[in-house]
Amino acid sequence: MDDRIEIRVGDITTLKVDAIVNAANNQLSGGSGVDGAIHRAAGAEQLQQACQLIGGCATGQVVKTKGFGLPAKAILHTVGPIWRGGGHNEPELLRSCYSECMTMAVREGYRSIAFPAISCGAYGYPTEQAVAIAVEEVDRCLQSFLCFRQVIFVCFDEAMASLYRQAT
Ligand code: AR6
Repeated sequence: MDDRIEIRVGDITTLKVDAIVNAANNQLSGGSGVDGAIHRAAGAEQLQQACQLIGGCATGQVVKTKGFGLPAKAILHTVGPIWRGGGHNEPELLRSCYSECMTMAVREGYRSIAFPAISCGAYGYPTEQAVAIAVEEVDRCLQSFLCFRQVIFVCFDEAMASLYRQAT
């Protein structure tokens, strides 16, 4: 596993990295979970306004806003798939969230990024499978992004962190 990958337990909104990733919805309307935490910490009104201007985001894609009140420079809002049994392209869509975020980060000249466990909360993706995809895809991207410095997988609890450790 690439030694630029790090696993941490904590709140993603506190990290001073170039970009943090938000597990958003198609409307970019804010919500619960990590999305709610990011909106609150960034400044709900400003972030809401920026998201409204963008209009929305397709599942598996990514859009960017400033970080506003966050220590991070930018927020990459991606929309993970809702788990519907696994036969609705969920793995490909989840994989695409990670590769699109990494690609956008590199395009923007960012060198550090923090990911939450996309789709692993409200969207119900089986965590072990989601973690395997996350680690595999980021590791694959890092092989071509040699200038990239740091990828942090931020877990809300120790149980999730141990899944990541097993996968790396
Ligand atoms: N820092 C890091 N991880 C967190 C934080 C935090 N502050 N808060 C929660 N998590 P979820 P999803 C973890 O539900 O499944 C929203 O309403 C959490 O424990 O945030 O992609 C959106 O608007 C879990 O492991 O995202 C969408 O409608 C992981 O983040 C929908 O939920 C993701 O859980 C997206 O659902």
